[in-house]
Amino acid sequence: MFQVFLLKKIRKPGVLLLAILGLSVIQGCSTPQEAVVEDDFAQYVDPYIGSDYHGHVFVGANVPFGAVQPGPTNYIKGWDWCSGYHYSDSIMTGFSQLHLSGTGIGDLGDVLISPYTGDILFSPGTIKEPLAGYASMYSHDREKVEPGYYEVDLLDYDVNVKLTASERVSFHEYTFPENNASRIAINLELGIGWDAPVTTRLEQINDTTLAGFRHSKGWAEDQELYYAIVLSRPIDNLDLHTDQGEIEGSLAQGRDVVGVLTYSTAAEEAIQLKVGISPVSHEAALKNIESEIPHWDFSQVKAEAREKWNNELGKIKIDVPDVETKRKFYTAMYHSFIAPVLFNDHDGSYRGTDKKVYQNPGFNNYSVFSLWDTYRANHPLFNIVQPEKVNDMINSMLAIYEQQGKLPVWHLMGNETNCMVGYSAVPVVSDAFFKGFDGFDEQTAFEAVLATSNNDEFGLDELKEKGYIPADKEKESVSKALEYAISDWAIARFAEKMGDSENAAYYHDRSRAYEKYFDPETRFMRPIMSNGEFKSPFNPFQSVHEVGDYTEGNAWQYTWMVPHDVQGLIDLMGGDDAFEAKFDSFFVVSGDMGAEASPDISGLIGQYAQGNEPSHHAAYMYAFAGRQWKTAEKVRHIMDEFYTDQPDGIIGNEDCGQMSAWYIFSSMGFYPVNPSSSVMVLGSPDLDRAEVKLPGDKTFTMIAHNNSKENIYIQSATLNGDDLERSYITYKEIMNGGVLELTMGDTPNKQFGTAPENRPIEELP
Ligand SMILES: [Ca+2]
Ligand SMILES: [Ca+2]
Repeated sequence: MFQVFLLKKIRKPGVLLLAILGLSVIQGCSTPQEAVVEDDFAQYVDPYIGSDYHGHVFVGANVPFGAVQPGPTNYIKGWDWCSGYHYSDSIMTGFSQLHLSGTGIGDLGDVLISPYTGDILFSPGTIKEPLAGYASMYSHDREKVEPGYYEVDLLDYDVNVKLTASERVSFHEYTFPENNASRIAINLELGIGWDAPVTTRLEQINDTTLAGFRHSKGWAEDQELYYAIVLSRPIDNLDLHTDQGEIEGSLAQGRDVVGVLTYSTAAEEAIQLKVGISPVSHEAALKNIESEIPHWDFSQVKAEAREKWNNELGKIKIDVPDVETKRKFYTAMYHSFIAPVLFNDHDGSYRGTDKKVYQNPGFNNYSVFSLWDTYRANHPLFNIVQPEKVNDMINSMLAIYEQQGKLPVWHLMGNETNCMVGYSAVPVVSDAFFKGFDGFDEQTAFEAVLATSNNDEFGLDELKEKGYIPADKEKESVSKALEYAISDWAIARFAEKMGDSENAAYYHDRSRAYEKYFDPETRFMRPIMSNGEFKSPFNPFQSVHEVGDYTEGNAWQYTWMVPHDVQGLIDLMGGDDAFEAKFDSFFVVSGDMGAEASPDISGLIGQYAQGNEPSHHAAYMYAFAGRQWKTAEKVRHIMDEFYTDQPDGIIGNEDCGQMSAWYIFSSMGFYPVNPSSSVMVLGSPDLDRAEVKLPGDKTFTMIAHNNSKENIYIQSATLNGDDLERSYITYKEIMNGGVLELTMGDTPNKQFGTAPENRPIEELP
């Protein structure tokens, strides 16, 4: 075991391959299922990537899109602990069952379980006195994390912890030293970030079963989590504590219940526990355990979790000579498939946004929809490599619409947080419809996008009345209007397909609202006041977090926020050359964003910010002006500079998979600039070959000939053997299967994709 830890520590790419080979030999000896084989893509995943800096990724053991994310939890010392864990830390309070991955706000961290030895303690300690309770020091040298598995030694107690999971059940194994005071604390008080307990309950059902609930407020205003815990060995003793003090008996209910289990353990004795969760009841949580893990074979669950990950990771097989790029790619795939998460019981039942329990509705209900982020590339990626889950995700969004009157904005465990701006479920639902997914009711979907875009909130009433949102009436008015316009483009096309020409015309008009914001003098998207004049004074660099005119950005960044009508923006700018000149400046200008600028704006190239979503489509816009080769330069630079295989290798919040989805598309050489159109704009692939597994046993293969760090420019392209003159491919061309071949070189072919007919156009499948 210790050798494994040592090998894991080696991080120089040159010796990494040896490390991985060494790792595989050790694992192969103990558990044959884990021998490194050709199809073991999980070997390239390093869940530490993005756990340092502002990546905020989850570190722990889960299965793809699983409801539980058991993992280590630190004291929450600020923004960088939104997932509960940061690479820089060295003290953990225990192992909670739910974690967010990559968000900019912290919540969850429910049911914190902590093994320790010694006196009975009901608290891990505090930030000021971090080791005053049962919290423990740990070290990355004696910690191991891989898809579906987490292991650590708690240095203060000589306790080894192993975690794995099924969809709705966390599986913990604690190996204690010989001790007559081995403890397991179950803490229902503590959570992450904005979380705070409201009412919690812990009851001993029998000598191996505990159950209860944790109701909390926070980012999710009213979160109801039910749980059951089954232990491999009868409890010797249970001590209960609440804010009222110590509680006699086997049941405690209060704001912050803590239970401490006591065991007398022999040397190296392992005590296992399975934690089932449910949004419905603790009885359902117990049933989830019985359905998903009806045995105590930890290594079997661990092997199954790895297999589940390999099945998802293997949907794209890649070829590239360096291991670093393989690690970047498969870790990006891993991060893109954490959320949304299942939010139902094994039998399909779930609790809706209206708090009612819905018996199995015939689809898998999901939660954790970070849509302002994920509509851009993560959902378009799902439409290619997660087609069997798309209908369930759309049905989950439509159920939310029926329960709360609008599609989700940022949905968290049955709660609408209304986080960020826009109604970005609209392009996701519309796109699924355009792309032929038919496992949901299209009339309901159409009704949902119309209703969502008609709610008189967040500036929409003003938009409907004036055609723009006055900056003196609504904060973040420019971002809101631009995001609405993107979504309204999708509604216009949806209406066309539904034969509703009146709505098609109305939403087409609304999709052009961006034109009003364009100030021809400064040539920026600029806030407009109620009197119709542009807001003054105006500083295109200034960003004011949360209350300014631009959401986590400034005028330089938002001026390009027209992915649905790039040609329209080019026309406003005065044509290709004028657009190019201004766009070139975007990547070189520097200026003071001010003291109140959002910390989300990171990964800067000039004012382009790869660390945050508003820039994500932008580098591909050169292709619309016939300068595809400049897109190639920018995307290769971004992939090299802002994505690495180190813990700080993600340049901003991962945001539930969006940062990684950008890399997955870009590394294959194309990107969905307008997420609800069919067009995938060509960039410059980081990979030499990518084989995308598609429904119907089809494969889409991208081959980059003569590709290298210098040969970043597309010289020529073919699709299925025919010359491809255009700088884009379509969703349909991908899903039909086939071969895209790009021949690369070290000098730009300035003719590639330059003729007007070869540039990206807006096109539906
Ligand atoms: Ca909570
Ligand atoms: Ca972000």
